[in-house]
Amino acid sequence: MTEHSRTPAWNALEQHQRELSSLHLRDLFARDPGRFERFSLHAGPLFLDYSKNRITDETLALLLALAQEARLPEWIDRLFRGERVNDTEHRAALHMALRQQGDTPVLLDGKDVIPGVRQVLSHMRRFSESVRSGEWRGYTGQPITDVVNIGIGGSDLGPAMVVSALDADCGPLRVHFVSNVDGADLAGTLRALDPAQTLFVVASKTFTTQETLLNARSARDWFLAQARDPKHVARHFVAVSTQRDEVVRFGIDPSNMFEFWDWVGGRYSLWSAIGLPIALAIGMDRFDALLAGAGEMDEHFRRSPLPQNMPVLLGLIGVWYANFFGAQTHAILPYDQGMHRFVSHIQQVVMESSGKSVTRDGRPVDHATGTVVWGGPGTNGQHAYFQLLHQGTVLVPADFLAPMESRTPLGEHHRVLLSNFLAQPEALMRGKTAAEARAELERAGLSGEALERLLPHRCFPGNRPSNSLLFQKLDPRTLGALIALYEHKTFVQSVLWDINAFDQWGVELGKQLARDLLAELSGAPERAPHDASTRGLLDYVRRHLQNG
Ligand code: G6Q
Repeated sequence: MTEHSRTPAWNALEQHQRELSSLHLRDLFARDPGRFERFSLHAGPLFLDYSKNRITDETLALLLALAQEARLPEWIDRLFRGERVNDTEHRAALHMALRQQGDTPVLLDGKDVIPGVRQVLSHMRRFSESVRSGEWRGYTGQPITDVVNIGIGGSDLGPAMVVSALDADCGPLRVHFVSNVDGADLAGTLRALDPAQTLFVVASKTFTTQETLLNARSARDWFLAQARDPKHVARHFVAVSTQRDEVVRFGIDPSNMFEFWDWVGGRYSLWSAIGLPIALAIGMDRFDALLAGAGEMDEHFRRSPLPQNMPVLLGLIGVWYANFFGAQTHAILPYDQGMHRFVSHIQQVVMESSGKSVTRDGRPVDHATGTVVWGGPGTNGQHAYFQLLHQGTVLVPADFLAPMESRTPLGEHHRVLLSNFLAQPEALMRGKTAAEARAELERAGLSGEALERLLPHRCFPGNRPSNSLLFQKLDPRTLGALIALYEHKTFVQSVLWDINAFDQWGVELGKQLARDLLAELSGAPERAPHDASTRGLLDYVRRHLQNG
C-alpha cells in the first residue's frame, strides 16, 4: 500500500477528521460516561488511559480498518517469524528472540537462534558476576571498581538509559558511558578513575565506528601509560560486537568478546550483549527481569487482537495526529527522575526508524512519516516548555508516564509529583474557557478594561490530546515492557506508512563526508568539490584549529 490517500480507510479518516475537528474533548467526555473504561487497557505491568485523545469509537474503527488495509497482522507475523523485513540490508529484525521466555525455536534460514542467544547470556552472567563479586582482578590484583562503556548511538543510548533508570540502589560498580568523540567526554570520565581498577567495554556492532574506535584507542593509551605492558589489556578491555575479526584487529582477546548478530539493529540492541554494562551495573538477575518484561510485551503485541493491543493502539493514535491533524512532534513526559534519559533512547528508536521518505519499494511517500520525539522528566518541563503545549499554536500530542510507587520515597514528594502528573493532562484536555477565565479574574477583583485586556491571555483552548501510562514501580520488568512498547509502536507506524523501520541510510552521508573532511583538515586535497560555504568553513577551521 503506497498511495494512502487513495485507500478507502484513508479517505474515510480524512472525512472523519473534518467532522471531528470541531468537537472538543470536554464534549466527548460529557456525552460519554463510559469513555475512560472503554478507552483504557492493561498490558503486563502497564496501564494505559487513551481516553484523552480526539477519538471516538468511529475513529478507532476507521484506524483499525486502515491497519487491516496495510495488512498489519500479517506484518507482525512476518516480523516475529524472522522474515527479512529489513530488506534494504537484507536482514531480519529479531530483537524479540533476545528476550524470548522459553525455548520455542526462532528460525532464521532454518537455524534456531535461541541456543546462541542463551550461550551469550550465560557468558554475560559468568563475566558480570565475576566482576561484580571482585573475583575478576585487574593487572595489579585489585578488583574492578569502575566500568566505562565506550559506544555511540545504539551502542550507548539504550544501556545508558537503563543503567541510569535502574541503578538507584547502587551496585558494587560505578558504570560510566563515553560516547562523544569530543575528548571532553572521555577525559572527563577518566579524570577520577584508576586504570588498575577500571574495565572498558568497547561496544560497537560494526567495530568500525570512528568515534568509538578513537575513544577506545585513547582509553587504551591512558591505561597503558600506567600499566605499561600490553598483555594487561586483556584484564581491562572487553568488546561487544558482531565482528570478531575487527575486534581482534583492534587488539582485544576474542575470548573477551561478547557476540551478537546482524539481525539485531543498533537501536534495538540493548537486549543483546550490548546490555553488558547493564548486567554489570544491576546484576544479571535484574537484566533477565528486564528481558522478561520486554518478552511479555512481545507476547502481548504478537497475540492480542488489534483493538486490545497496546502498541497497535498507540501507533494508530500517533498516525491519526501525524497524518490527519498534521502534528509533527510527539512529547514523552515521564514523571520519574530515573527516566531522565528515557526520551533520548526512544527518540532514537522512533526517529531513526521512521525518518524515511520512500516506501518499501522505493517510491516517494505521499504522506507524512515519523514525528520529532522530544520531552523530558516532569515536573521540570512544566516550568519550561509546557507553556507551548498549553497555549501555543501547534498541536503536540503527549505521553505522560508515572510510577505509583517511588523507589526513593521522601516525605510527600511522590504525592506532589503524582498530583502534577494528573493535573497536566487534565489542563491540556480541558483548557480554560473565556467564561471560566472571566469568573476567575472577577474573583481576583478585576473588572472593566483591565479585565478585558487580560482575558485573552488567561484563556486556554484545551482539546490537547495525551495518553497516560501508569505502572506500579520502575523496576526492570516494567522498564523492559515500556521500551518494547515503544519499539512495537514504531513498527506499527512503519507498516501503516509502508516504510522500512530497520535501516538508517541517512546516518551514512554525514559519516562519509566527515571522513573526507578529516583528511582535508590535515592538508589532503579536496576529494570532491565543496560548496562555497563548506569550503569557507574548512579554510576558517584550518586557520584557527588548535590542539587538534
Ligand atoms: C542504530 C544506528 C546507530 C548505531 C551507531 C553505532 O540503530 O545504527 O545509532 O548504533 O552508529 O554503531 P556501531 O555499534 O556499529 O558502532
